[in-house]
Amino acid sequence: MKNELIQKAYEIAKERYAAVGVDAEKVLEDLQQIAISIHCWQADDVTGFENLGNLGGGGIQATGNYPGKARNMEEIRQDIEKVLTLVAGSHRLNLHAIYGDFGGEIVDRDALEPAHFAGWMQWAKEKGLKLDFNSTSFGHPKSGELTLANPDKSIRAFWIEHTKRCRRISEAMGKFQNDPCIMNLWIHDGSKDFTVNRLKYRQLLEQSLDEIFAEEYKNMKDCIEAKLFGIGLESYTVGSYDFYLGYGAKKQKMVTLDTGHFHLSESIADKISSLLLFTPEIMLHVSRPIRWDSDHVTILNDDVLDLSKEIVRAGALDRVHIGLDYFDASINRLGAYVIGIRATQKAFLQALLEPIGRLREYEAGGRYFERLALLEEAKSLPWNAVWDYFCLKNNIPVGEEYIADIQQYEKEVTSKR
Ligand code: RNT
Ligand code: ZN
Repeated sequence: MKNELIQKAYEIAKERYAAVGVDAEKVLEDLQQIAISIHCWQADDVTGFENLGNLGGGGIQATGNYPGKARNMEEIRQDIEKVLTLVAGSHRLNLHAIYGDFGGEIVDRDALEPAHFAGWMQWAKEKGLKLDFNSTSFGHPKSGELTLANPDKSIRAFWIEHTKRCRRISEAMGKFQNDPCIMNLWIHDGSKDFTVNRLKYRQLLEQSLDEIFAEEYKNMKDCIEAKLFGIGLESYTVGSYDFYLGYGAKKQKMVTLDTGHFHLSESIADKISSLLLFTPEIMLHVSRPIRWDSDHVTILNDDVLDLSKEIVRAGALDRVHIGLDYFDASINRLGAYVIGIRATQKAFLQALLEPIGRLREYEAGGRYFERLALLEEAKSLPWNAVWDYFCLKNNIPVGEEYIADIQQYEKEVTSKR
């Protein structure tokens, strides 16, 4: 009966959308194709398997102490597998370099090999996931305040070597999965207090990047992630947005937009249409900043909706890669994944359901009252009926049903860790 109701509600919604010129069936097909790159690091609070001890630092911080965090690769995989049963669609897994299969050995970052990720590649293939990758410059004795922008040549060389190896690993992943692996480069380099040599460090970073990117690959794509500031590095960030935007435009590299990495009142959505003109593609880290880059769980809020709408309006779903980036250690970690993935999909669903044809006609005709009125009315069109049907069709829990699944998993699995 319940399923019949969902079906019925969808049929009504479909007609309602047809009346404003939107084909809900087509929207469902499009939504099904949207892959989300799920960040592995929510599972274990950005810990990884390095056996170097907890070094912290790097300007980021997971706060909270909720029990049951994944302690090893098997547990992360088990948790991700569970998450995948609660979300629809085919997705990607975004790995950091510290999540290699090191077999209990200490493998330093300048010694990473594709072989350390062969197990992940195999596992991902079995689970129908594609992999993305990240170099890891934080949480290491050589991290300090500066890595790729370090004036000390030997430290810089260490991180250049690490990042080059990460690109090689990404290439191997992309080749293995027959789909480009997207490698994100984010470094925390910056300074706590006044910096009088800003240009010098940026020059060093530019040189390091040139060296890192010298080798051309076919099966991986690079993206570079800027940031406003990191904890303990509040006064100066070498890899600022201006820096990476300039570098990306000049060298045709993707720029990663992390929604937590800007001034809080800055619109990330408005950056999409400019980046699309000057950089090849865009990578997103959809997050939720609270007062600062706090990496709270992504939810369905206006920021995420605006961002999704701008991407859809620009017809850029094939040029924008959607990834998540948050690490909340204060609530059930799997639940955090499911909330964020579902929220992002809901945002894209609403974006796809926008009566854009009619809105554009109004705009072109200078009919601004009509444009605003339809934008307002569109907010309360029955997108949720389409969402429920999407879940039903994909055989995953509808609405809040997944809460019970998470609770069950917590009882049976994570609470025993
Ligand atoms: C940090 C950046 C970066 C990290 C991950 C772990 O502020 O957002 O993307 O969150 O690399
Ligand atoms: Zn990020």
